Amino acid sequence: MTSLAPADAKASRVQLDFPILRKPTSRGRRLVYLDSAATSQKPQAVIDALVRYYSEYNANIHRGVYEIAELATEAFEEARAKVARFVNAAHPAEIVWTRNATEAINLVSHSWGLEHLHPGDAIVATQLEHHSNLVPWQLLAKRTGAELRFIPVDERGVHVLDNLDRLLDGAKLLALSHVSNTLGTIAPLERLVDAAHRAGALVLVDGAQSVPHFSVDVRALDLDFMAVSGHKMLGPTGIGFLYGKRTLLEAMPPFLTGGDMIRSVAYTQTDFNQIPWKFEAGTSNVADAIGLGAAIDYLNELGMDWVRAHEVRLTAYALERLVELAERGLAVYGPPGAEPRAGVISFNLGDIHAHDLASILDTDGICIRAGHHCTMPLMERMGWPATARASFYIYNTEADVDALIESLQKAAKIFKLA
Ligand code: 7TS
Repeated sequence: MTSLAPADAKASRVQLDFPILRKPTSRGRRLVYLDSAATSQKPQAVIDALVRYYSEYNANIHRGVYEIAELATEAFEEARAKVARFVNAAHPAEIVWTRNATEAINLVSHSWGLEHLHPGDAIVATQLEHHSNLVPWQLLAKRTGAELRFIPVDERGVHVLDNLDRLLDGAKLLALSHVSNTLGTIAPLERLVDAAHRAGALVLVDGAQSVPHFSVDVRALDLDFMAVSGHKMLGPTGIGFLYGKRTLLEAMPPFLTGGDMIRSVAYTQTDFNQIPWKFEAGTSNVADAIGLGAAIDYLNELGMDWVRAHEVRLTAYALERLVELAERGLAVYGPPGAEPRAGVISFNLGDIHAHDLASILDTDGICIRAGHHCTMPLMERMGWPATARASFYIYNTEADVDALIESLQKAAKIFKLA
């Protein structure tokens, strides 16, 4: 038996906490899950937290005076506090629960954007954005007469900052992804936030692909807003959050309206609740917020420094092994090297369509994503009709990368590439 490197040994132990990874595929293969950028798998601890809530203290929150309602309210608000500590927000009130990152971005575009943008103003994004951090700004620009501009990226998908100050001139908002879900590019946030603030613009960071993978400190980075999805960080689907600076959230009108977000209501007039509840109309997703709290406990236990170090190591190993397929026409995209870069690798193998490649890999129990990854403008900018994408997380090991390489070799043979 070969001995595993220590980091890999830890990841192998982590694997055991994920029931789905212990279950063979319908073809009797070990599941090799390389699509965590789409959604992560869930550890038993998160599943248990959901089961416990539903089987032991399921009740609506912020209204019941009986014991289980108080337990549910406490657990729900404690989960919010865990999120606040995880991203180093100054106060839990700065964390608003949403369904996902997409909803968090839409909240800002409606509540903040419609109030603050006027003809002649600019919104600045980058060429890397996921549709979730693009379409809301397109609509906002149309509605308000503001202009939408883009920080370009080079052929590797790395930000080009030569004209940054000019691009930010007149900007009210810089809205950008921290990590590209297609290429793994990590945005140089310190420099970008500094330039945006100097230009008088607020900064919204789409943290969907960063917060699950390394420590993000909203105060150290001086972010104004950040949008995150729980399901990409071991949590359940249907829960995410918006971080917003207190003063900004307090000044913003509500997004959705109804129960729970009010202080008092008369037939023709309503006083709204304080933040964060002002933005949480209707019965909240109590179970999944508590589940996300359990996911954060799990990540804290592992240590985000280990999470990052493990992914850098695995990405370096994958990039090194993918070179073996170069002679068969494998093209790897994105920033060169494993640092600075997230654990996301997009590629194409010869002229095999990415979807065909993903289907072949699926027969070996390997899950990758293929297509445009909800970044159609980026694909057009790069001239790629589609890419295949492998993305890593805490439960992946070198054995998963080896399985990927072996299956790609097989695909190359099937398609008679070189
Ligand atoms: N922003 C980024 C950078 C993303 O990668 C995604 C989802 C979103 C926003 C939207 O997240 P949601 O939870 O609100 O849907 N990215 C992907 C992906 O790469 N493959 O599937 C979903």
